[in-house]
Amino acid sequence: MWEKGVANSIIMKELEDASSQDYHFCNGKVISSMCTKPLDIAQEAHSRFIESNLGNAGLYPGTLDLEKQVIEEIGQLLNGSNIAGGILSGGTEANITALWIARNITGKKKVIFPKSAHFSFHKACDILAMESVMVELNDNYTIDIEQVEKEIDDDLCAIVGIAGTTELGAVDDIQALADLLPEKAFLHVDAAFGGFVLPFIEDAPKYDFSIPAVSSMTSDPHKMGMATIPSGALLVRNRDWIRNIHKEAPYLDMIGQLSALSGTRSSAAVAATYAAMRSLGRDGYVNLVKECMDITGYALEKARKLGLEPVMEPLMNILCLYVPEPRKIQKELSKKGWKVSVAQNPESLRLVIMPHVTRQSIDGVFAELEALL
Ligand code: 0PR
Repeated sequence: MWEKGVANSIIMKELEDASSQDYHFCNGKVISSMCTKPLDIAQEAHSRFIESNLGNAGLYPGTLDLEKQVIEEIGQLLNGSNIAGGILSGGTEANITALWIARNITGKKKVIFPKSAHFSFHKACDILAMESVMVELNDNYTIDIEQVEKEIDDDLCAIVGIAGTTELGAVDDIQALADLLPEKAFLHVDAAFGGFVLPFIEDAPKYDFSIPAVSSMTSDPHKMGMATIPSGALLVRNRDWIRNIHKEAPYLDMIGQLSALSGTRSSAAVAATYAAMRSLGRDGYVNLVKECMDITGYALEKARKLGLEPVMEPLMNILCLYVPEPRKIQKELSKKGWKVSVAQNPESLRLVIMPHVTRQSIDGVFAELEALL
């Protein structure tokens, strides 16, 4: 431990040095992240609520009310009514908590999910001692429904569908999963990324609480919701289900805090989520998503001019391109300051076109890319 404290100016200088080594969204060169620069009002809201802790909600009735409103709004956005839930640390915690609830209610341990599922489901099965069954994908990179059907038996706890896969932005056929679902099993939809994109896209496939069998969903305001980190929403169809993971903490100011993996929870992120959603409203998100999709289309056009084909026509603001030796290209682009990622299934160069990625970013990265082909 440092023996003596130092002046704020020294601390700030050290922090500046650290931050200057990081990549920042403002120059538009990070095209690999599913996060973006939060709205200014969200950042302001975040700092205003910095000391409040929703892990002891009895002290913070005002923040708790903000959280209720935010969950109500996200629930409605996902076509649910009277949806319960809370703002957790992100998609990982929301997915783990959803399976925890499903396991405790069903008393069963088998979870079926697609090969495209985020690695948080492997964490969940590991922690919860559940059996993971990974199902292959169809030609359109969505879960193979026939395979799912073959895997269903009496041990089934839950099926997971993904609305916006991490690598490709593909959307599983949630209705088909719902049609197969045995009566007592759970259907969890991971819309960590898609939850703030698909509702604003015309003709998006049906994936949400409008399907009665959908039990729970994950949707992350800290991705396309324009809120600050850490904000991941868990949404649960039936309020009573959450009681199944409840642990008593009678010494706290309010018994009946939200049952989740976290004890301490960031109220700052709740306030920021409220601010982002209130500031943008549906119209704001529609415009934001339209701009991201237009720029995704612009990038696809540029790719085709270079003779590059996409893995699939982008449904969302993620574009994966077949290129020779994607890892090598990624490395070369990185040397020039451009951060793109590499998808594994299938191996391809992956661009995530978040709100900080402009047409100029696309022009810049494709100019470099052209020189490398
Ligand atoms: N579900 C899906 C579909 C996701 O894409 C992700 C994260 C999660 C769940 C887990 O969410 P949390 O990371 O909030 O727990 N997807 C990105 C990923 O793991 C997250 C990310 C964000 C990665 C920014 C990099 C980055 O710079 O790839």
